[in-house]
Amino acid sequence: MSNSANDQRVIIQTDIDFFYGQVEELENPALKSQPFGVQQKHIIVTCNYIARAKGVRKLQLLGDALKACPELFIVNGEDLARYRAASKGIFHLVRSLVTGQKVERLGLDELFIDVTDMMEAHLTELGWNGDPDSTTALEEVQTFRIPLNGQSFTYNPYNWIGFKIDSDGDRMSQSSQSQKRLSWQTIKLHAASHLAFYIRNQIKDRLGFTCSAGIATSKIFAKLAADVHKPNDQTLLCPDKYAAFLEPLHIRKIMGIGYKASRTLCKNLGLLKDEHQANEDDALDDVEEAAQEGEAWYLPELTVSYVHQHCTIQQFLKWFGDRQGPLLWDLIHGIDNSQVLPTPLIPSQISIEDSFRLCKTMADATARLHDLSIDFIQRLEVELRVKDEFVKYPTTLRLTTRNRGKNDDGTWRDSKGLRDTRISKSSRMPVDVFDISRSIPERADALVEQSLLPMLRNLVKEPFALTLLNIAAAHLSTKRPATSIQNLFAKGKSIEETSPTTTPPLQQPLKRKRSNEEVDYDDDTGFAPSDYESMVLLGDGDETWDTCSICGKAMFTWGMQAHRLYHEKETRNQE
Ligand code: DCP
Ligand code: MG
Ligand code: MG
Repeated sequence: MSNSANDQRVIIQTDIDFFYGQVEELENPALKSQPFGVQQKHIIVTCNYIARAKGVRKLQLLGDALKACPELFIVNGEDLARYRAASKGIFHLVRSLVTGQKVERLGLDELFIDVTDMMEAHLTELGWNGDPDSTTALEEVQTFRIPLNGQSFTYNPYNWIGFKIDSDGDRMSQSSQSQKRLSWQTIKLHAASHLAFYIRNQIKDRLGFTCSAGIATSKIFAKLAADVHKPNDQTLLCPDKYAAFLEPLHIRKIMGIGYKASRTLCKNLGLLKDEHQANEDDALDDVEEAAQEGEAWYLPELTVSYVHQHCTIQQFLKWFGDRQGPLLWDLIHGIDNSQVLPTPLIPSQISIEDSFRLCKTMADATARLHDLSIDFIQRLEVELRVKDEFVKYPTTLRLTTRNRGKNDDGTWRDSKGLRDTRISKSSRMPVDVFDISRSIPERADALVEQSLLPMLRNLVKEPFALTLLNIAAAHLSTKRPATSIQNLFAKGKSIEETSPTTTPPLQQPLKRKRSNEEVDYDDDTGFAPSDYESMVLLGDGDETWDTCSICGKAMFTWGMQAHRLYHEKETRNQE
C-alpha cells in the first residue's frame, strides 16, 4: 500500500502513562488509590486512569471534570520543573540502552527509538543473510544481547509480547506455536516487541514509570500503535494491516495533521458546522480555548477513508500548497519516510512561549513576561545545570512577539491567523540568569527588567495586540560569561568594550502549542523549518541600541536600566 509497508526499519515509540500524574504519584504514593487530576490554569491537563474510568478526560475544564467525578482530587501542575527533570531522566536512560543513540524526544513524555541497526545485528547473529524476503526455522529460545550495557534476555522468536495487530486481528501474545518456517521480517518485529518490553521494564524498574509502546516500521504507525492498548501495554502493528488500520481513524489521530490542516479540510469539504465557520481563521493554539471548544468541530466523519473518497492530490496542492500538500497527502496514505532524528543530550537552543487571545498593554505583557521568565530559567536549569553549575551557557537571548494584523481601517483584526506577524529581537544573555545564589523569581525579575522589557518596548509600541510571547536562549558556550551586568555597568563599561561578539543569524522558532507543552531540541543546524507564512525575523546585528542621555555612551538597550542605576548611585555618592 505504501512506502511504510515496505519499509525495513523498526521503530519503537514510547509514551508515558498519565505522565504528570505519575510524576506526582511517585512523590506522593498515597495518590495511587484515588482518582486525581493535574490542574493548570482552569484545565485538568491529565488525570490518572482511576479518574478516567469515572469519566474525567485529559485537557478537560476543571468544572466539567468535577461534574464527572465530584471526588476528584486535584494536584497543582503549574510548576513544570519536576516534569521536565523526569522527562530528561527517561530520555537519558533509554538513550543508554540502544546502539546508535537514535532516540528522538517528542513532547515531554514520548520517545521514538530507531532500533533497526540493533535488530539487524541480532538477526545477522541468528544467521540472516540480509534478504528481507527469506525465511528460516529457528529454535524456540533465542538470546537478545543489549550491546551497550551487556545485559541480555531470552525470548521466543515465534511469539511476540503484548498485542499484535496484523491481518489476523488484534490479539495478545499466545503460548508458543512453533511453525516450521518464519519470515525474517516477522522475526525482526517479534524480537523488537521483546526489546520494547525490555525498555519498558527498564523505565519502570529504574525510574518507576509505566508506559505504553508501539512497534512498527515508520514513526506514524509506531505512534498510532502505542495508542491502541493504554496504559502499560504495547502493540506491534504489522505492515500488512497498515491500510485497514488507517481507514477508520479520524485524521487528527495522525501525527503531522494538526488543527489547521484539519480545519482547512473541514472547511473545503463543507463539513464545518455553521457556528464554527465564523471563527475559521482562529488559530486555536491555547489549550484553554481548545478545551472550552471541546474540539466540537472535529466532525466524526472526517476519517482517513472519507478524505480518500472525497479528495484528490490536486485539491491538496491547492489547499495546502506545493510544499505541505504532498506531505499531508502522503500522511493520509500512510506514507511516512521521516527519520528518527536523534535528540542531542544538551539542546542547542531552548525556547519557551505562551500564546493567548490578546494582550494589549505593557502592564499585561510585563506580567506575562515575568511568568514566562520563571519558566524559562527553570528550563535552563533542568537542561543545562548539573549539580551546582551550568555545563553550558547560552550567550544569546531572543524575544519574539506575534502581533495581530490590522484591518484597512487601522483597527486590529479580530481573529488570530497565519498572517499574524512574528518579530524578534536578540541581545546578549545577561549572566545574572546563571547566578544560582539568587532565587529563580529574583533572576526572572532581573531578566524582565533589564533585558526583556527594553527589547519588548523596542519591538512594539502601545497600543498593540500581542497574541504570543517567546523567549529563547541560543548559541551555547562552555565558558561562563565573565561579569554580571550590574557589575559591568557599575564600572561604567559598555558591552562592546568588554566582550565583543557578533550575533549569529537568528533561527526560526518552532511552532508549539503553549509554553508547557514544548520540549524542542534542535540539532546544530538550527530549528526545523517553520510553517509561519509571514515571519519577520531580523537578521544579524539586530540588538537594540540606546544612547545614555547622561553620559552619551551607546550600549545595548537591555543594559540601559543597569547603566542608569550606576549613574544614580554615582550621583548619590557625590551628594
Ligand atoms: N500536556 C499538557 N498539555 C497538553 C498536552 C499534554 O500539559 N496540551 C502534558 C500533560 C501530560 C503530558 O503532557 O501528562 C503528556 O501528554 P500525553 O498526551 O501523553 O498525556 P498523558 O501522558 O498524561 O496520558 P496518557 O496516558 O494518555 O499518555
Ligand atoms: Mg503520555
Ligand atoms: Mg504523550
